[in-house]
Amino acid sequence: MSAKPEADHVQPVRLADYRPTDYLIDSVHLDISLNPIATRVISRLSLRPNPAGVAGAPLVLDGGDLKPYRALLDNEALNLSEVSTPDRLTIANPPARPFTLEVETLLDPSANTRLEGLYRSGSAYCTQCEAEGFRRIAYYLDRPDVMSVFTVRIEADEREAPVLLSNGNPVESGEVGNGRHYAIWHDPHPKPSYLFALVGGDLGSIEDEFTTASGRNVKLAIHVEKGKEHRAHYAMESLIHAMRWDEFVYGREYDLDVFNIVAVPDFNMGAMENKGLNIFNDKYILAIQETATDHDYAGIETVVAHEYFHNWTGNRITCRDWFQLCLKEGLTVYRDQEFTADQRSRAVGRIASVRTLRAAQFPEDAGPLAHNVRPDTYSEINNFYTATVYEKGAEIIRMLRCLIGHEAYHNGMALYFERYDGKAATVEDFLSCFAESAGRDLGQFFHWYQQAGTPKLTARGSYDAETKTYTLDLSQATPPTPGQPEKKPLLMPIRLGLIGRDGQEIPLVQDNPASPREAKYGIFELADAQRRIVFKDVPSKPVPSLVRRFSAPVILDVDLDEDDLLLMMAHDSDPFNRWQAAQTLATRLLIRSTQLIRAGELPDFNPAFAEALGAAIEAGDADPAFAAQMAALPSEGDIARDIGSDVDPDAIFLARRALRSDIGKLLGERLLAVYDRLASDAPYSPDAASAGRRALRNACLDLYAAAHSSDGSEIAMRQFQAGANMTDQMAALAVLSAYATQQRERALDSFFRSHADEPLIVDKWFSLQAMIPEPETLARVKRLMHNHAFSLTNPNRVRALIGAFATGNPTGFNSADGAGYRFVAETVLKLDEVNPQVAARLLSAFRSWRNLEAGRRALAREALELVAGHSALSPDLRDIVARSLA
Ligand code: B3K
Ligand code: ZN
Repeated sequence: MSAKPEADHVQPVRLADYRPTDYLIDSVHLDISLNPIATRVISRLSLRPNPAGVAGAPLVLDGGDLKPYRALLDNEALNLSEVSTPDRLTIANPPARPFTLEVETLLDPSANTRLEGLYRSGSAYCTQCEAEGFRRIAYYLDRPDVMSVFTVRIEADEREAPVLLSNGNPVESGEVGNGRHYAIWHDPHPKPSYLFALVGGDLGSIEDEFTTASGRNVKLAIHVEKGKEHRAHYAMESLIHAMRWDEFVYGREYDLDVFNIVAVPDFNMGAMENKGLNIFNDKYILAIQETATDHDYAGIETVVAHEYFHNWTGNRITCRDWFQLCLKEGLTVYRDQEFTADQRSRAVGRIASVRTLRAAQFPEDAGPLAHNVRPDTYSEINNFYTATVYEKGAEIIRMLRCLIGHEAYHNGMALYFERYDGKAATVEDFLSCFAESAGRDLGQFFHWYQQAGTPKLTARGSYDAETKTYTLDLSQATPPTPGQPEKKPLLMPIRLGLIGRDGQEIPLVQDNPASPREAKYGIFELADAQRRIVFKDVPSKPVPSLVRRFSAPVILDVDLDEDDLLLMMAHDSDPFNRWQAAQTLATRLLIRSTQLIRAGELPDFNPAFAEALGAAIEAGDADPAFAAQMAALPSEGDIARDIGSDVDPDAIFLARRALRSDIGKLLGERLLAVYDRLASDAPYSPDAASAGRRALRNACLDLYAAAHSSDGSEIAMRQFQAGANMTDQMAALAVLSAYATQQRERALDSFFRSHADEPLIVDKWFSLQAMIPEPETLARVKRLMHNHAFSLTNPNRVRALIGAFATGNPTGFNSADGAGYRFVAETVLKLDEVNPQVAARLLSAFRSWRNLEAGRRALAREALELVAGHSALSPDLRDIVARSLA
């Protein structure tokens, strides 16, 4: 159990206080003898004074709840009670020359429910060390700028753990008698401790091979629970595609003889990029058509690639300190987004990334948890693995590339790899490579890393028919965020075009273009608070299409009327902005209806918008995945975010339901015609084209059912019973779950009975029910917590049931009586004793509480205060609740 009373006294860490360590660790030998409750760890560190550190300084190693048994300095025994506590080992006067430190500790992996350090998942042993988990295995300088060469000997019971893995290459293995065996691994690449990993277990595996561009042979293996090997093939294909892509696009080759992936059922996040031994949440490895949806397949492709790409962006070049987390995460997300765009549809990929950014990062940036992409301070680093660091971090790289162009971007990356390979770098180091490759100062661009909050970009256009000029006035402002009242203007690329009334693109002609990229690519730079751009030879009043491809992560305010937006929906040459125009129109309509409903009036409708949507859906054969995106209205969360204050989630829900029903009514049989036309007898394939077709078909059914519940439910029931694949089954079940009928309960029961032994499918069943927008749902969720398939110790189960309720059921979580808030707060407190990281993450569901209408705001505050008032919170949870209430 992990809750720590001293949590209140955790001192924040500050970037400004960074200094190099006083000692370096050249090599580490770990000897780990696995046992379920008494694993023995002997660590032998070769240390020496750091020339960049303070001479004669004490050596202070980090520990985390460790039980040391023996410590030797250059083979001389140390008095443990003098030098060690569970959280620290201090040598007051270490030698001023190289020396060795050997420490023996005993761990209980079975009791480790926080899933940090060495723990058990099922019968296997595995580790998670990022960010500060290694100190729960051995005393160490547990910070990323200490890079060392690791050699690891693992010993275990041969029957319990026939498979023994660690980082690097296998060196030797054999018997030791008594039914035990061992394996030795050596990783030639110096690495920080957070990339250490170990796995032992009775696992099944699939194998393959990869020959790198320079002819090195690499043995690939994916290890999974026995009996699930056949579900790992898609992940293997994805890995091979990712390896090829990184060679082709970035010139990066893999650098060891083996690459191992292990999938475990208990994991705090998606996956972990440990050198040569990536460990995954099994949700991001296991897939066959009977168990996984198209969405799951896409997730596997992305996450497998993401972790692989870390080998260069994160592992070979790591972070100097945890403030630089975006250096590896933002960059690697950008790389995985581009990989996905190349494997699938670029426009759909971009829309999906922007949806995620807006749903996860914009609310963070607008609330009490807002922070810089590179924070200045933190109390608990695990709480900074956020959408801001990851997704906004990726947007910054995308903007950088847009500003300096493809060539300078890739030259800058090549410089970065050349200069910082094998080092621990900073964001400044990274940007200096691009300043050099592009030959320009990027000082102002750096503000993106140092300033929280989403900038608002305002655009106003005016047309002069006489001179045939069009004047565009742009201005930017970033609202204050906690601790940052004043904001500087940011340097942002704005990709734009002008559309004529006939739907044709108007050439961009200016007297004095600021750069050749403006006319050539339509990429304009906004660096100041304001900028005026005057276009000549514009034949008639144009419609400005701004921030194409979402070239900068801003909130755009532009004075387009309904006709302009309909024109963009139909004709914009940028598919992203065709989609954006539909979203903007729908959002306006939904906000208006929300206001009307709150005033006791009927919601509004716009048949022209519904017709335009119908046209996009019917034209969907060319790119069904794109059409499916068009058909998906802004979520309740999107609308709440755009309303911004005095939010009433019930009114938003009603407005959205009414709009969906009106669209379904107006388009009626036309939706069914598309649904029928897209039916297919072909065997299931998870490829992007087939997935897109299923997505559009299911979107049609969903909209149709919104207006024709009994007819729609019948079609959904037939689709559910046909059970062709998990994608179509889940889509059908989602339609059925919207209506409180016997039929729904029967379908849910039969789904559970068919899949009760498949935790990843049961998770879908939990989530679907947790998201039913009915007052009874909270009771249902509480009941489901007693289902034998549920467990607070498995993060996937917690996220599937409690997480889905807190973040995927706005009317349930925000019920006007506060019961949803209380339930989540109480569950978080229970969870904190088991797994603080997952508990802290769950509490961030409250991040937008200040935007709620007064009644709910007071109730949400009460729930947060209930958490804050608890006596023994983990540092993780303490940090989130304190910042949420501040
Ligand atoms: N680097 C890990 C995340 C570690 C989270 C630690 N709390 C996975 C990833 O981003 O690839
Ligand atoms: Zn990552």
